[in-house]
Amino acid sequence: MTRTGTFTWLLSFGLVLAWMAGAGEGLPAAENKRPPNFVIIFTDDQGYADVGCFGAQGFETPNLDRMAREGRRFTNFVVGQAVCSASRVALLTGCYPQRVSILGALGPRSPVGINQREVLLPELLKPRGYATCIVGKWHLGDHPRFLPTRHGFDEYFGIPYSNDMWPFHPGTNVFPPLPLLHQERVVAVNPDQHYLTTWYTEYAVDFIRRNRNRPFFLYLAHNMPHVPLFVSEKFRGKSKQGLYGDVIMEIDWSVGRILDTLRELQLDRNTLVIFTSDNGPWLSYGNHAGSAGPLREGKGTTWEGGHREPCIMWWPGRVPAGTECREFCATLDLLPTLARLAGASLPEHKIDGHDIWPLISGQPGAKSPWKAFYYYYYGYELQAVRSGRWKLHFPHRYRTLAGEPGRDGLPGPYKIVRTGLELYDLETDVGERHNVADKHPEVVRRLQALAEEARRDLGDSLTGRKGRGVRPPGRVEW
Ligand SMILES: [Ca+2]
Repeated sequence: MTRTGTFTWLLSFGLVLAWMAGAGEGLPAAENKRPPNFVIIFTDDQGYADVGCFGAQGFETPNLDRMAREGRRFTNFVVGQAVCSASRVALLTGCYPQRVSILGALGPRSPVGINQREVLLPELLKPRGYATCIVGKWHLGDHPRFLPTRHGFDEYFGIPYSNDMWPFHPGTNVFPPLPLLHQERVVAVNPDQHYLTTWYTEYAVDFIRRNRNRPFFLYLAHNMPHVPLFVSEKFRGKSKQGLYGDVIMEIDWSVGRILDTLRELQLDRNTLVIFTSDNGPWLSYGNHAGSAGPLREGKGTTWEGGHREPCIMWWPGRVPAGTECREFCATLDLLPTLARLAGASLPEHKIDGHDIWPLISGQPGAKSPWKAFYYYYYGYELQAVRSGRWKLHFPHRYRTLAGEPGRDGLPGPYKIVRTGLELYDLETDVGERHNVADKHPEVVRRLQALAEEARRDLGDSLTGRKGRGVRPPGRVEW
């Protein structure tokens, strides 16, 4: 679809939007005080250091930096697993990906997707009167039964999986044409990705405007900066760093548009906005990948560069401005935290996240609620466990660059290497460089005991264990 064609299409459903806005006004207000709005901005493969106030070099992110000055930076915030689908399911279910059996990155026509018995964040919020919308990347299954419109989202506009799963992939020709969906309808095939960030932003702003008079949950899941990188002419050539920097600057513009819209509509004092990313940088893409700064490795590993993300939360008057949270917390915590803020009930089944409102609101002395956090990769390999300042890696394989990375959209090669049983003190060694297992045998024993709990509950293919607390994914035949 051409740019003009897509804009024509965008205009053509303006009438539908106007009708929907009118329909929304007739809905009953929440019984009590109106619960807060939530906006989660979730980027794809953005590294820990790819935001100005997290140490970006060669490009600026003035809107994210302002968001941090007016809100709170989280410097010890991780995702559920360092790869797309698994990370997204952890965010939306509050569970480890292993518990809900959504692992890795699902391909087009995946026979597996989100189980209808799982309860996603928008499904929790809807009984409290929320309008719910996802704009951008879904990646929990592209069969109609798995689409967001069947799992609690009133509206969907975006791509159902990764933006490189299309016929123009640089390394494989297995992918079918890439669909852009509105609700469950394909509105473009192999869309011009130069405009994805712009289209998503305009849709998101429109959703906010249409739902200004009721509580809403907006999940803005940008496809960028996942390769292949695309940027509109608004930001092409704007950064000193190159195309990757241009792409982040456009995402930053998008964040500014969202926050400006909330201010203009005087919703800023009733809206919690959270910005973070789904996993660390895809390092084999070289100058088309981001940076994890001081952290080791990137996407697709259990090192901190894969799991730890830049995170900013913003809610003027409720989240203390210009502050930093160094306590450990995770995307899994957002579902229980937002549910509590909305007065919504939690799912009846087990979830893994915790209410972290004391950390978000900056309550004095608030501590991380996590006794232990488990780092899995390659499906069910329990590769590391974290407790407080300590992180213990179990012997496992991981990928690392084999020489020079790729350039300009082509990936370079990885090689597979091994690590032994290694203990790191993340307070003094965030880069996981100095193995101190020999100096702290009691810590190693304590973390090994914690890992046993995870093996019983979630399984561990490294030790041949099946977890008792694992629930099945959804399955379909195409
Ligand atoms: Ca990703």
